[in-house]
Amino acid sequence: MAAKKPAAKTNVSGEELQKFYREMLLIRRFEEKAGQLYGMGLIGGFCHLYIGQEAVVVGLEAAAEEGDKRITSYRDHGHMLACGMDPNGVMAELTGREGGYSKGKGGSMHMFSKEKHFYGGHGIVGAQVPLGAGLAFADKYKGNGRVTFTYFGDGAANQGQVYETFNMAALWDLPVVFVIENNQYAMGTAQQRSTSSPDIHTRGESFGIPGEAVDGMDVLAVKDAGERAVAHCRKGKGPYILEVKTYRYRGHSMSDPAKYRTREEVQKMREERDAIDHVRQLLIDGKHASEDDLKAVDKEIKAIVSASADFAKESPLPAAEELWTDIYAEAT
Ligand SMILES: Cc1ncc(C[n+]2csc(CCOP(=O)(O)OP(=O)(O)O)c2C)c(N)n1
Ligand SMILES: [Mg+2]
Repeated sequence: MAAKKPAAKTNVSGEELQKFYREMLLIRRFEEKAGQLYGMGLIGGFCHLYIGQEAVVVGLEAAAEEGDKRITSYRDHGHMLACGMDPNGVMAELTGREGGYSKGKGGSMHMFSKEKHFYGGHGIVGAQVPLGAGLAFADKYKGNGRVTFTYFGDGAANQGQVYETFNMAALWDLPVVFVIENNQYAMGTAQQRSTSSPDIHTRGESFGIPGEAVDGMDVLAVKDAGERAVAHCRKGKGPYILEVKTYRYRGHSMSDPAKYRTREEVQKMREERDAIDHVRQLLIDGKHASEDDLKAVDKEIKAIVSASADFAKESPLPAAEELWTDIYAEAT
C-alpha cells in the first residue's frame, strides 16, 4: 500500500539548513578526496563513491534519534560520516592504515562503529537487508524503542532475500525502515532494463508494508519522509519502505567505463537537481547565510577533509602480526 504523502515542510530553520549544507558538503568533499587518493594509488581495492546521493543519508539522519541503528551496502562512506563517525578513521581505513576503523584490514566496504551504531559496510548485494531486520528484531525483543535504517539499492531490491525479509519484518512488526536508494542504475544496468515495475516503493504491498517514493535530491523532503517512517516504526506498527529517488554522479566504482549513460544526462542532474546547490540557494534566498558565510563553511570543510588525508598518510600500515588478530573469536 502506498502511504499518504503530505507536502515537505517548508518551515525549516536557518540553523537546520546550515547543518544540512555542512553535512552534505563534508560527504561530497570527503568523497572527492577519496577519489584523488585512489587515483594516486593510496587507496586499493574497491571504492564506491556516494557523490550525488548526499541528501539521502543527511535527511534520514536528521530523522533518527540516539541509539537508532544503520546498516548499508558497499557505497557506505556517506552513511558513516552522516552518523558522526570520524573522517580521520574512515580515510585511514580507506587507505589501509592502522588508524582506520578496522585497523586498516577492512577497507572501503568493511567498517563498523559500535559507538555510532553503524553496522557496515556489506559487499554482497542485498546481504545487509536480512541483517538489518535482525538488528530490528533484537531491539523489538529488548523493547528499547530503537529503529534500524536498512539501506539498499534499486538493483538489490530485485533480490529474493529482500522479500523473505519483508515477510518476516511484517509478520513480527519489526521496527525497520527499508531505505531503497534508487540511483537508477545497478552497476551499468539502468533500472528500466532490469526492473519490471519502476515503483519499487509499492513492493511491500503484498506484505502489508506501507511505502512511499521520496525526492532524494531534496534533503527536506527526505527528512520529512524519514520522520513519518520512524514514527510508524516507533509506534510498533512494523516496517516501512522509503524509495528515495537519487542519482550518483560518479561511476559505479572507481573502475567504471561509464558507457551506459551519456555525459549530458549526468551534467543535467548536476546542474538542475544538485542537493547541495538546492540548500545553498535556500540559505541565500532566505537570508540565512551570505556568500561569505558559505565560503567560510567550504573552507572549514576542506580543512577537515585534508586533515583526514594527512592523518591517513601519516598512520602506519598494520603490523604483520595483525594478520592473526580479529579473525576468530578468542578461545574462552
Ligand atoms: C550477490 C551479489 N551479486 C552481484 C554482485 C556484484 N555487484 C556489485 S554492486 C552491484 C549492483 C548493485 O546495484 P544497486 O543495488 O542499485 O546499488 P548501487 O551500486 O547503485 O548503490 C552488483 C551486481 C555482488 N556484489 N553481490
Ligand atoms: Mg543503484
